[in-house]
Amino acid sequence: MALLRILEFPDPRLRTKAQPVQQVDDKMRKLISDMFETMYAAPGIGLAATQVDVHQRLLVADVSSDKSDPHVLINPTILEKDGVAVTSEGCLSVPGYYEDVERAEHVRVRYLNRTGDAIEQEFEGLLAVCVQHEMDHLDGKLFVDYLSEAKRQRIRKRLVKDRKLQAVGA
Ligand code: GNR
Ligand code: NI
Repeated sequence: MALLRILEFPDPRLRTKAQPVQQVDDKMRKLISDMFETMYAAPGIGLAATQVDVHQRLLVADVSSDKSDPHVLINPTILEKDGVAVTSEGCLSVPGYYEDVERAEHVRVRYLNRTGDAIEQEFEGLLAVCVQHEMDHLDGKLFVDYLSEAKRQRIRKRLVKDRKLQAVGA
């Protein structure tokens, strides 16, 4: 197992559109296990491969409080969405910022699981929000893209500044 490094906004690699996974093999299963370890350690409720600089259509999620509900979605596509849910969202790639985002309340998703079986599943609540947030990452999109340009630039400038201060040990 290994902890992976999480890219942070405004790193341009977060804007990469991920490619479909061609085969769910042992290398992929090792990546999945490292992504869960990285997500739980952060801690976070979801992680997209894009965030660890792997540009394949794969995400993991677990919104339980005791690591008891892990989900792996490979090549996910949304079949149906309905309802509206506003959630205060955060992102491991935008550390320290939380803002309200409007998404679908229910989503029906088709994907491959970690053994490569095709699954159709309906998600609701925080898990539905998380799956949509992670699927955005796979298309190079971040939750800050739903905010005003002014808010996004303010967050970008503060993160860049904080990182410069960190680099010199201030
Ligand atoms: O840990 C996370 N929490 C969260 C809270 C509300 C909506 C979405 C999320 S996902 C985030 C982890 C992350 O950045 N995944 O990409
Ligand atoms: Ni995120």
